[in-house]
Amino acid sequence: MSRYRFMKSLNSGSQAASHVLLVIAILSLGLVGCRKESGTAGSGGPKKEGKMRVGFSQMENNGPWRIAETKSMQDEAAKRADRFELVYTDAQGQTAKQVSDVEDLIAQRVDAIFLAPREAKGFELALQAAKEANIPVFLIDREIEGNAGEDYVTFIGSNFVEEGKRAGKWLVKETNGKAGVIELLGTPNSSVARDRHDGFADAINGSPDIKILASQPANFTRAEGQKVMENLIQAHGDNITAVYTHNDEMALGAIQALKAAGRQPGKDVLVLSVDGQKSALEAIIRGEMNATVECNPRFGPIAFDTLERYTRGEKIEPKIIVPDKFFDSSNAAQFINEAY
Ligand code: GYE
Repeated sequence: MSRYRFMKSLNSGSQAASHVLLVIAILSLGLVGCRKESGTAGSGGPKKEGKMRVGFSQMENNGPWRIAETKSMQDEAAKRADRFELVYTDAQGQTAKQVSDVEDLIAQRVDAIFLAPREAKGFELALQAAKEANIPVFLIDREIEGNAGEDYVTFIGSNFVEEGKRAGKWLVKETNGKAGVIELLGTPNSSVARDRHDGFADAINGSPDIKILASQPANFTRAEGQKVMENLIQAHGDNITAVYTHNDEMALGAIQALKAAGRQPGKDVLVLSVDGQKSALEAIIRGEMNATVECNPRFGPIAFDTLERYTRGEKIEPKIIVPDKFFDSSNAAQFINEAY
């Protein structure tokens, strides 16, 4: 329509009214468009209805600790559903699958990734790809090789060396520095197994009569804990006076093996572990287990708070350490109801 004809038509009754309506409609469409665009640009990256899509790469979802961790992440995402959408992957206990899960999340162009890495090595190329795609990666629960602030944003989790030390100190005190110990290790090449071993070894270092009879991996599972312990009972018999396991599931497996061999776990063989799951606190109350250092799996609130701080442009510390309790017969009953 020529300018002349448009001006002319404005002068003609109902036709003029319909043009005014058209102009208003066009203007308001423009405004809606602008608002949408600034909402997208403001929080960076592709968004669905202005939400951040956040990947959570879990290494596996077996055992109470990991199930509690996954639930905590999912519950927290649900609480913040107006701002976040969680994309969950489960690597089913295979590091190679976890690496490709992370690569898939990058290919989907999520806005950030929470990574609970199974092993300390193997994620180098995936992290490089995330960096190139401008996707920040937050490590939760286990560490990997690399540097915070460069290869990933931060590590959120427990101080595992300290957990091992607390277990070792307890044993030194409880046995007056004399014991024959079986150590059941977590997954080989995981930061947590390395650190829980080192911390424990450090704490018993000044006690030459505390002897580690064997340190063997049982991969954080109850079934392997039982099997490995059965073999070690065959090999070391009554020299065993204490068992230190890197998690509660392995401790519960070891308790089964000890009972089957006619030993009395919690009494003639001290059982000491890490995590603090409900069934471990129950074993402490029954007198079959002596102590467990807490390792809190409920990362949801702190993980999302940290991500929100990051998106606001705040500087994030290289490590965010969550505090842990210590459970033994003095407080197991008190905490049983809040355990997972
Ligand atoms: O102690 C164990 C789990 O990585 C801290 O992994 C975590 C450990 C936890 O399988 O039970």
